Amino acid sequence: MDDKTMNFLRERLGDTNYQKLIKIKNPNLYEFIAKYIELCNPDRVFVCNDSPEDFNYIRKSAIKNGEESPLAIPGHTVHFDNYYDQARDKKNTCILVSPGTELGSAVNTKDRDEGLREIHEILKNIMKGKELYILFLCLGPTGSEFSIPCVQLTDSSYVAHNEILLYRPGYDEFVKQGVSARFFKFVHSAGELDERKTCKNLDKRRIYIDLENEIVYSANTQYGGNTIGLKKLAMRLAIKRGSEEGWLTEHMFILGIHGPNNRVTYFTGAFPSLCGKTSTAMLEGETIVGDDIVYMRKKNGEIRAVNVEKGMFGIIQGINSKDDPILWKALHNEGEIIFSNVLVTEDKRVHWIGKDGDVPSRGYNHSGEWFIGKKDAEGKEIPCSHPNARFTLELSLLENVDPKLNDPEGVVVKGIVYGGRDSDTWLPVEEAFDWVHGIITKGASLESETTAATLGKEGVRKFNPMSNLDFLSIPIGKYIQINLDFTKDLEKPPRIFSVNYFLKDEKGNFLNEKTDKKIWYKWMELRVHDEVDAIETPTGRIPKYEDLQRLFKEVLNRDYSKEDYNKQFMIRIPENLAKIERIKNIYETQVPDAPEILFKVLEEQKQRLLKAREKLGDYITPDRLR
Ligand code: SPV
Ligand code: MN
Repeated sequence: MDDKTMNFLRERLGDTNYQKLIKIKNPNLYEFIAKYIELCNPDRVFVCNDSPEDFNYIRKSAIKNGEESPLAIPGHTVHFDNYYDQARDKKNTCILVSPGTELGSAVNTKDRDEGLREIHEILKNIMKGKELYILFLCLGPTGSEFSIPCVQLTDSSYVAHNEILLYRPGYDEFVKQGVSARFFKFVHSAGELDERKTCKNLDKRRIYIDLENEIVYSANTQYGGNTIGLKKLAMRLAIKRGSEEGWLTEHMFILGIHGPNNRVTYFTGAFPSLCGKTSTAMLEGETIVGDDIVYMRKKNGEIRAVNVEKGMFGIIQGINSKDDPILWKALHNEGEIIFSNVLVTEDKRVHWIGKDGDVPSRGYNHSGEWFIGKKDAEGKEIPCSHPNARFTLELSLLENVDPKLNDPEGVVVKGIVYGGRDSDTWLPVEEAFDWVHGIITKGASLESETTAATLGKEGVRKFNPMSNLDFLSIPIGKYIQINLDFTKDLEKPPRIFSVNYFLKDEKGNFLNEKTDKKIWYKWMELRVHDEVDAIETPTGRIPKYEDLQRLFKEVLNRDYSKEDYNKQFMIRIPENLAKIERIKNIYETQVPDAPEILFKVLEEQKQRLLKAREKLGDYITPDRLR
């Protein structure tokens, strides 16, 4: 490394931080850090070496800087994002592409040179007056084939605090790997802050992803999904890298289902936001490995998966003592938790939409001083908490954490589940005929209906292949092809299932209770071990009544009626045919590189549905399929 860079770093970091940095022998790292210190121009720089003192420094800074405030319960803090900075900003999140690279119309892109110029202009002197935190972290467990070392530069102590809770420490990994480290890089600045310590310049909010250099830039935002580098920003880099190296990055939980004789069988599951992914990962009686992002690799004829994270950035809306006993307990006990965009009362306690008890009449929230009936500038009534209000905690705080959370080998995946918000088509649970059928008719055909939590009309179906659409950095067709090919050389690939927790009857009533999902997972667990039979339908394989009846009794001590079964598992031919047409149309018009086999498999499904209709009519209860 040239003397100039090292002298510059020594001068800007001061001796203690400089010594921490140079324990890592990596000139590319020095160059990267020097470049962004020079550009962003912070007053001070802190290098975190993952010691307890350094972690403490970050926690304390978040409070000292006013980005977080302490709450009544020890270890709990609260943070607020700007009223208009409450969710992922899809519009201003772009993959930077060089001329000639086509990612298709569903992926937001921007000319690379232009984007880099713009973001570097925005970042110029953006940290003046502030402290820059440099963190070394690891995606996936440390010391593993899955590990990806990462360096995060941020001037937000709140972002830094989230990262040390959500990701494994990576400083030692960097020291160990030295010059050979192939690391992801993240540069974040919250930009100018207002008196509430929330972002001021939202018009200059940008999240730009440079795949070529594996750098993500994020500016003028604080909301976690836009700023926590290792979360959704790293996903885009990992999807690209994995596509070149033969492994997958998926928007999935990992859940250990406890079967007969203490057997634990691992499932991963993909659901779009607000469709029950975290609540499934938290199923009572089972154990959680992760609730948001996984890497999957093939090893010795099996698929292995790791949780990329070690913490949870969960939605708090709707969490109550009855449905979420474990989270409820964790959220009310001492321990390190960051709440964001909830209501805080005078006595420093928090409230949120759907929490047990009455909504306090006033308090402080993402809109500032709040009272029941308060309206925003658009005349919309402001709820006590934002629907996307969140909490950050380490999974180790939860009593249902799976012992394999940090296993460098990951867990063996026996089943993959796809689910969305679907009022009238998919069955509560169904197994695909095989891998290709599952990837195409379940994963690649995933749709979800919009909810009141997002702007616009409710109940509009949104296409979201593998629930990964927002994070794709390669063309959709290529992504699906990679998924199709992933298990090609495996004798026994994981089984693929779909679930639907949101099925309604013709009057609009939900056909299932919240706890029913527990039974579907117990059934899937038995299926992957070939311990229960199934009934073949035109769209896959469904449980037999007797097996569900037994499981409902054993697990929930409930009587499950044949009538309920027939209603829930009735094949709806017109709805299924309409879905095939919708999906086919999307792939024909929006996915120029859609694999040919996708159309073939959809057509075969259509023919099976038509044949069944001829014989049995539009709506077929399963007892007529035997
Ligand atoms: C999601 O929206 O899928 C999340 C939260 O997991 S975010 O960090 O915003 O992506
Ligand atoms: Mn997510």
